[in-house]
Amino acid sequence: MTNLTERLGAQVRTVAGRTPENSTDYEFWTGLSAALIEQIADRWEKTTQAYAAGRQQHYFSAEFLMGRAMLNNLTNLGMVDEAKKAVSAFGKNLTDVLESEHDAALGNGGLGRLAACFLDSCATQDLPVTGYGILYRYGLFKQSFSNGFQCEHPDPWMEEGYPFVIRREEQQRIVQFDDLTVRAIPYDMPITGYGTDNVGTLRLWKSEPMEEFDYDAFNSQRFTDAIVERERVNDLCRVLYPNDTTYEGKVLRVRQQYFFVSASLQSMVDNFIAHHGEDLTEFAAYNSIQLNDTHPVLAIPELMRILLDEHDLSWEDAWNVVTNTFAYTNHTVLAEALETWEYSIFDKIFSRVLEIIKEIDRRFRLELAEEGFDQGKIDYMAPIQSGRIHMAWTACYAAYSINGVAALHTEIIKHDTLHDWYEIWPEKFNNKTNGVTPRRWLQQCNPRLAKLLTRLVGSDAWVTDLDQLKTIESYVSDDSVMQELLEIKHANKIDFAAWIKDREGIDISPDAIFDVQIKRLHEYKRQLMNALYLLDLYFRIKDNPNWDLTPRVAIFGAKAAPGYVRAKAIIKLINEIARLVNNDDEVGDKLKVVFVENYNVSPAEHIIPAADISEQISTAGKEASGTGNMKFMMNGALTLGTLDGANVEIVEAVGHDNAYIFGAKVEELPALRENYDPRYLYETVPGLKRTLDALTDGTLDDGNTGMFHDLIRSLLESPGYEPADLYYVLGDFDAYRTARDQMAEDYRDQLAWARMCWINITNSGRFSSDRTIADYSRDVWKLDATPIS
Ligand code: OX2
Repeated sequence: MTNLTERLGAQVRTVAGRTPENSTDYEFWTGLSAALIEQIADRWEKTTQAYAAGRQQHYFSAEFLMGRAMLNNLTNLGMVDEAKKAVSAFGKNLTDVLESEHDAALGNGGLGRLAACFLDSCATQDLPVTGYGILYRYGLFKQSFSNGFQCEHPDPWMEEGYPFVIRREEQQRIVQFDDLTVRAIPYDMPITGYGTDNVGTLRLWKSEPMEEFDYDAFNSQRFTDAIVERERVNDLCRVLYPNDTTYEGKVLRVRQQYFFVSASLQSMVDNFIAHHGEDLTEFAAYNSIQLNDTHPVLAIPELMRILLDEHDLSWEDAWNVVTNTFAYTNHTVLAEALETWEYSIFDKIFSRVLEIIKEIDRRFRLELAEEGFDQGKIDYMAPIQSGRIHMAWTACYAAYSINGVAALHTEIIKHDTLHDWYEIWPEKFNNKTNGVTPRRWLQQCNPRLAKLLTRLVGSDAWVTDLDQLKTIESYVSDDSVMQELLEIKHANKIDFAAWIKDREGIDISPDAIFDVQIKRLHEYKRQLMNALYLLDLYFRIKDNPNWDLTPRVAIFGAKAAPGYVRAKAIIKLINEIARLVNNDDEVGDKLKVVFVENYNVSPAEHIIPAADISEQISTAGKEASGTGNMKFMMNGALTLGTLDGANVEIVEAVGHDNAYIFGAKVEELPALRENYDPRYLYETVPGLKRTLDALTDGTLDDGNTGMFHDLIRSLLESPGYEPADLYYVLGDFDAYRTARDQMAEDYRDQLAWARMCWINITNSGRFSSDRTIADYSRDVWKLDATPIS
């Protein structure tokens, strides 16, 4: 192949239709992407063919939060320096070109980003794994603030062209609804791995009308009908539902789910027949499917339908295939996230699938009755109950594996949420603690730290084997290395301060503590508790203007679901606090509050390497795992957190001396709740009353919406159907304040602080998604690596 500079020049000319010298950064990005595809095309095909012939794993997910692709691909292919040279040969700068890429935001938060990290690890480990999802035309909405209120805007992320997905016209399938027939066109995204020739695939389906023009309709003057029909089909994949951990019973959403699982299963079955013949009873020997939460659970009855109706298997044979194919991951215990669909919706849009679910339900009831279970229990556990179809229950019955995403979470599903299933089928249950890819979340986003780690380890082996970092833990007592670590963090903070200045127009000092909470906005994540702390801190500074406190910058990033009124109120509140604090000269640099607009994957890559404190403060038992907590740890930020989700395992890895843990534990909460009186805390915990009063006494302004009153009410009053302060914000407030104050004190001893950071970095090995994927692959998927060279 000719050198990259020449190829890039040619690609840019093709894309831009003018000389590279006069082309934009974005045209360079497009040209470079095309050059990359050219580079990997042959290996990609070879990998696809190799995987197609053996045992494969298929990851079904309604969300893949991929973020940007270019830097990741360049790094994986070892082409960063070459790309820098090629780009600068035309007077451009690679950083600008990379920054012009749109994020592929085809996910809401942790669940979608986990899927993206998993694909990266599978590719890196040469594992025959393919991701399947939906090519949403609009990713997660873009967020802006108007007078502190969240506004949502569409994100047409690929409208200007996106070379990293390839349309595979010839592999289209037909998906049939009772009231609509659509074509499903696969768009394949190559997934490069680090230091391997293998290239995996993410297959995203797009819906298109059966025929470009329905001539009959046009000619018979039903022009508008024809257009409406076309738009109905295009609507299917138009938008990602913006709810994280809540379920919305919209017909379009269930159509999306059925659409992508049906198309994916069809292509899997066709591939099986092409390689292994017509005997589909062997299907599970070659295929297994991981269901990423309940969103793809319709794949269970759909595979039954395909096997029964299209391949004439008996019910028993088909059920045998199905129960050996599916594995189910649960990602949350929040009741509002458990999907149940109204029977009548299924009846209207896929009545045959409903028929199959009814038969699954009938056999389930029979099976349990024969084993002597009482009717109450059977009714509770059955796939269909009171006119609704229960997706999690269906998954638990049909899947051969059920896993939670952190040790504590798996215990909770075994003994609480899915307790009845665990009693009957304990062997199905297993834990797979989440992980994050150290390529994107350390090597690429924090090159300074990566360089230090490579030097001390003696090679970059840690990039694919993060446990290697453990071997350099002992540098903790080498003051010069600790000094270097501090300098790296400081340099990252200077970069971040410049980025924030450019983006939000706020000046922050790199000498302040950067205290960060970035994640979706949800009451259980308790951004409100963080906000109340800041307000209280503000009043304490006003009480004592000469207070010699360590300067702080509180950084937030969070999107609220557009319909989640209370979450939006919390955003407005934080923005109000920022307005109050940042404009008070008496406060000055002592405290700044920054809310990063439109938080997404790429902002996270700027924020995390600069963070000192990682806020992981959910109500115990509510955050299934968290993955941000792991990214911060890897980059040398200390956790300020509750014993929830994977925080528990982080503390286990680093020891209690190297993390700041506070608050009620899961097992303590029920007893604490019994006599819980938030109003008493409001009256008696020092500082709490004036802090809460500030929401409604004119100190802060909610624009006459009443939303701040509602926040106070949610903390102090019970609406009847749930207790007051459901998320125990006031209960944990004092312990939180003590821990956070202590951190700020401890930060003064920089060397001691650096040592704690180092212990976190060097013990982050088990939070690599490479470890998680090795666990899935060995215990659940039974896969062998399939290197192509
Ligand atoms: C999230 C969980 O809330 C989070 O704790 C976890 O780390 C992540 O999934 C990946 O496992 N939607 N998002 C989640 O669960 C659901 C449902």
